[in-house]
Amino acid sequence: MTRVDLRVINPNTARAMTENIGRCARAVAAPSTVVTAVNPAMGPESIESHYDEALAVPGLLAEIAAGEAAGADGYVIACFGDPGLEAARELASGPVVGIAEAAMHAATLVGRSFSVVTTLARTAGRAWDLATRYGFAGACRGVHACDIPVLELDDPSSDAREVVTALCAEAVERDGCDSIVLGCAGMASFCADVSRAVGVPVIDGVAVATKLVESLVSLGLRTSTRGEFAPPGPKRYTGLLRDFTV
Ligand code: 2AL
Repeated sequence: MTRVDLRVINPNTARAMTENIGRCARAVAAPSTVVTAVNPAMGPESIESHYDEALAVPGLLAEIAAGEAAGADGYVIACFGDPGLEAARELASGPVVGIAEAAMHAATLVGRSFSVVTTLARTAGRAWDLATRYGFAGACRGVHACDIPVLELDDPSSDAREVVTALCAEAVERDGCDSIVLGCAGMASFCADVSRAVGVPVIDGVAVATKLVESLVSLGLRTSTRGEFAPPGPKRYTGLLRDFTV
C-alpha cells in the first residue's frame, strides 16, 4: 500500500473542531495513510458568511504552503464552502479535494438525488452555487438549514446532534431524496448516528474527501499543471500579504 501523507485542513481557527475533523478522517483512512489535521494560525473562528470565507483563504493557503514544505502528498479542504479550492490546487503538487465536491460526487454515485443539511440559512446560497458549479444542481433536491452556528455543533452540551438528525429525516420525507449530504465539517462525527436514523445513505464530505485524496495519490494522479492550475507566476504582494509572494 502506498504511504500517503495527507493533510486535512480545517480552514477556520477552531482547534477543537480541527481535532474532531482529524479523528473522523483517521477513522476511514488506510493504515498506510498518515492524517495530519491542521488549521490556519489566522482567520475567522468559523466560516458562516462570504466575508468569513474570503478572509479564511489566506490562512488556508499558508497551510498549503507549509504542507508543501513538509512534503505532503495531498490535501482535504474541510469546510463545506470549499474555500480557496482552486487557489490551493495551483500551489499544491498533490491532489486537493474539497468536502462539498467530494460529498456531492459521492451522493450521485449512490443515488439520483440528494439534499444538503447545512448550518445557518445564509450558507444555503453557497451550497446551491457549489451544486451548480459541480454540475449537480439537477440532483440537489433541497438545502435545509438547522440554524445552529458552526461552533455550537462541537459543543457537547448542545442538542445539535438530535436537531441535525431530525432535520435530515424531515429532508428525506419532504424532498424524496435518495441521500443526505452533511453541509458542515462540524457535522462529520454525526454521520453514523444520522445514518442509523434516516434510512438513506448519509454522506460526510470529510470521510469521502479523505478516501478520494488517498485514492488519487495511490493512483499517481495529481492536479494538471498544463494551464489553469499551473503554479502562480512571481508577483509582488504588499502590505499584510507580503509573505504570500511566490
Ligand atoms: C462550515 C464548515 O464546514 N466549516 C465552517 O467553519 N463552516 N460550513 C457551514 N455550512 O457553515
